[in-house]
Amino acid sequence: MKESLVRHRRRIWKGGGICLLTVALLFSMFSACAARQEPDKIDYVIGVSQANMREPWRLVLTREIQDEAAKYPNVRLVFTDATDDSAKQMTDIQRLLDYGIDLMIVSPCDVKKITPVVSNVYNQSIPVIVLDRVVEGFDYSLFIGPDNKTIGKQAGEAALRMMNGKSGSVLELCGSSASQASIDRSEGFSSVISGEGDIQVEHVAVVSESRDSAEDIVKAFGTRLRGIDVIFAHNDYMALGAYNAVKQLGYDHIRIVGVDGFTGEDDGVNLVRRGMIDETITCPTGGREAVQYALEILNNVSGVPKQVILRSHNITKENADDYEASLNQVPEATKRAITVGYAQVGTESAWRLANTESIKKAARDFGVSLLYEDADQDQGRQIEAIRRFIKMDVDVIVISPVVDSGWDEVLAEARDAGIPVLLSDRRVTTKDDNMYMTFIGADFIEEGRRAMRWLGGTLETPQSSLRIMELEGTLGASPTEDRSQGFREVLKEYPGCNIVYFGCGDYTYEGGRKVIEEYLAKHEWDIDAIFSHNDDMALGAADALEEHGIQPGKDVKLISVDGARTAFQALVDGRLNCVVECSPLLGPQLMKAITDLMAGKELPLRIITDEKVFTEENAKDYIRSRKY
Ligand code: GZL
Repeated sequence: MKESLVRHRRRIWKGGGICLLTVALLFSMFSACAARQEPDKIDYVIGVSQANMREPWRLVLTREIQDEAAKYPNVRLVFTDATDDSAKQMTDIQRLLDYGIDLMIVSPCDVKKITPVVSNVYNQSIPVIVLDRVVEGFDYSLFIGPDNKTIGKQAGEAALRMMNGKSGSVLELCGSSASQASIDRSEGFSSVISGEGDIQVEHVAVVSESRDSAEDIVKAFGTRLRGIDVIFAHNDYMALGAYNAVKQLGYDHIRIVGVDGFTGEDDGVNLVRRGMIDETITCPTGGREAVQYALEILNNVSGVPKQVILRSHNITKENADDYEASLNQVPEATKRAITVGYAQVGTESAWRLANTESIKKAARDFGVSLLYEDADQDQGRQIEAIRRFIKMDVDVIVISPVVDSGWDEVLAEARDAGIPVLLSDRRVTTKDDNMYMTFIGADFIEEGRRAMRWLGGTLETPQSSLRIMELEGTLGASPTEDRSQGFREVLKEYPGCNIVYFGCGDYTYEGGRKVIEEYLAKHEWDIDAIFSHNDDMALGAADALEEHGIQPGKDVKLISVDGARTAFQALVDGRLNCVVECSPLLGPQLMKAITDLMAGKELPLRIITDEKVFTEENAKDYIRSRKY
């Protein structure tokens, strides 16, 4: 194996260091005040595979990575530039591996082409942080990127305001049709626009996504621009091009919305400040966060999430100065103890008990004063607890919402009281995404997909028939809805498989038993597989089946979600066949988010936890290390 550049480099540094040290020692022998000169000791070499170094957005990304890494003398960066060529990016990545890098940061050209390459690196136990465009599957350490659909929605809301929400005409300057970011921005934009009045949107692709191409394309519209009210450009460079065009043609009535919101001379924030465009939506690069998380990964810090979805802001003339000032604000850890009101779901499952313990322990570890209330799975009691926290004027409120809807009023009360709200574990649906600061939890849809992917993998052929029972969690809860959705998404790939019965077990052991008892009261047992939304219902079902002489895990396949120790034991005993992990250990990430928030740092839109799939085959390898 070619000697790794890093080891070689360390040798150079060390060799260099020895020479330096010798010189320093010699020098000090002849001079009482020689300064000892230790060479920079390199602990980590981080390879950065950039899709290109041409686009301004990527230059900002590169600079952010360099500026953040410069804070750590023991870290070295090695950049490669794929010049938008996937084949070159693959060879770039191999070269970085040959250097012997400790971690790779990659911003993909073409996600489909690069996925297997990233997976190969990850499976060589080299941590991989993916930026901007997520690869398929989950063979990477961490994804950091924006939510481009949300960016599109924010641009749609801006456009509506500019047309006073009534009829109008929009020219949308899209990026390349192959760009997922552009597809998502357009989808988000139209999801807001299409629901309002009579607004026509004309899309045009600017393949190069550049200022000059945008200018030429807009100019070519000529007098048709007379009927255009708003131009939505998928980046600020195209927005500037559109401005140049409408300025030259004299169509000053046209309002312009861009995306990216950087602060350079001709970047979005200054274009807005100078009135050249009317609004821009920030699209953070994640470069700074990538280096921060890279060091956490390399230093084996626990609780690194699987995905960090960054927040975007609408920048207008009114808030441009404050926004730019906030970027330079140095977060200052608060001196006083932080008081947090935590509205927990209840005590319905092993997962919940582990979740509560994780949060209480993390609060102690972070020195946070925790006011904790559980609501016995009742939304009304959760809302009462939140109102008590508001009255007590706590610093932060955290909610694990028992169900997905019905929160707008109390969230507005918390906002009016100036108390930030974070969502832990489960999500909510609200009219305004800005009613809470961040969501920390799992990707429940992916958990449902993983359950059906495992079940599908056990079939003789994709056409094999299977009668499936679904044990649902609390109706209206986001994990229930999303796990069902994900399971059914993959189920479509198996035409012989059908969910023939489903019942709500409310995430409890007794609930799982009850569904089985009710089924057996009316049917002979004819189910081939059970998909349970959590372990407690699965174990309740397993016990009920055994009381009727049916062997769970043998006579019927049993798949569950969560991964509590009791479920692992059932895997080892062959009573369960597959467990899709859903980690309850959210405490450290939650407390870190709270202390970051109180120090003035901006929180990501979502922080998604890292999870695996366990089976009878690998349960023995993990059961001893399970923490819940
Ligand atoms: C998932 C969590 C669910 C668990 C259940 O994040 O909300 O609620 O899967 C728990 O065990 O009751």
